Amino acid sequence: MTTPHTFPELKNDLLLRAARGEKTERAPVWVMRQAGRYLPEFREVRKEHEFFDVCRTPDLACEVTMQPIRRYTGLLDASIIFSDILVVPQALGMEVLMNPGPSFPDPLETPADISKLREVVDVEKELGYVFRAITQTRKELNGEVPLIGFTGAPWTLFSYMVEGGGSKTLQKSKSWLFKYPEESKALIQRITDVCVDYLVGQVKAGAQLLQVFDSNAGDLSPYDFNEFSFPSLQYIATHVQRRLREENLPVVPMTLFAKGANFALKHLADNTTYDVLGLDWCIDPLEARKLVGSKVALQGNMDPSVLVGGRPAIEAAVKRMSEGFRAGGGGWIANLGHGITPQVDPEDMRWFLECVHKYSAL
Ligand code: 1CP
Repeated sequence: MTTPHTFPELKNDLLLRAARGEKTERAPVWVMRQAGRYLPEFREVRKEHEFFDVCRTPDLACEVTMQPIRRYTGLLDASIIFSDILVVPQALGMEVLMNPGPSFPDPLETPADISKLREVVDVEKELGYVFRAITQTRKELNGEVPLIGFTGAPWTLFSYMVEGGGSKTLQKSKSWLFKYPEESKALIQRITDVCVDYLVGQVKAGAQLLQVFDSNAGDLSPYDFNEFSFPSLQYIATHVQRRLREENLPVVPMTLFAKGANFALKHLADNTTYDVLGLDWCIDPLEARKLVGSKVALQGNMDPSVLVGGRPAIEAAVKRMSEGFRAGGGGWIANLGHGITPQVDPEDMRWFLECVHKYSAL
């Protein structure tokens, strides 16, 4: 396997073994948004630097990626590179601000606006800063835990590009799907092509597992999910894996987190080549395992709000979650069912990690 870099040897491979479907001695654990606003040391960095400046400066992206790893030494089993899913729309030529949520000054209003996007995206040129941050962070990690790379899924990115930011109803992006289905599909395919290059570039730079975040999957009906999101998700996995093989790069495990799309779990397990499916908290772990069979590992899925519910509730929820995933068998990566929120006390996060170590042990 050839990567242009050499890195310190990995000392903790629990995440990678569980992702490959192995039943591990205890569940590896990490938390979506583990580098974020609940950490005072993160807020300190953000006082001095704009959000996207942190993403674009490898020293800063590396620093904030390392913050939870340092604070929770020996408790976290993975790091995730600090960035945002919205760097892909930026690479396509759109302006994105963060104040404090994401906003696009010039969203795509009609298909005519597609012409404002970059025709050909050179990911090395537009997103090389992410690749450099990954390489630097792999060195800084010194093999303690693996480094996860990620992208937003095409449907989720499409919805931000059309809505111009977060949205509760996704009215504008859905009106695109229903009024202009062919143009929508063509745009989703353009985003998909960038995602493939971007993920391959992250592996070349040193990412050891890749996660695709389809955070808005659950806003689509099962029919529309199959029509507008599923094909791009399937395409990303097969094409990234093919390119990694062709380019003699490590064929790293891939995780899909299609939030709210539990209706699609069986279809995703049967018809895509993701190694891991991420679960939100709206499905019982054993139920999920019954749906997907033994082909994939599962990741999740405690309700993030339990982290603001006090330690007895956290302990009870982790115990219940562990019993459910263990009863189902197969690979399991412990996580929340969505990102950690800014209100969480970092010591309660520590308690969550300690409880996973205790209750997931075989
Ligand atoms: O000011 C700040 O610091 C803003 C908070 C913040 C952070 C810490 C945002 C704004 N993004 C991030 C980092 C981030 N975003 C990571 C870093 C790695 C880690 O997990 O530690 C990751 C993986 C993301 C991914 C992301 N960004 C998603 C997918 C996951 C999810 O939560 O569903 C989405 C939808 C976004 C968009 C986004 N960026 C930021 C916010 C607040 C949002 C979502 C809310 C909205 O739409 O308004």
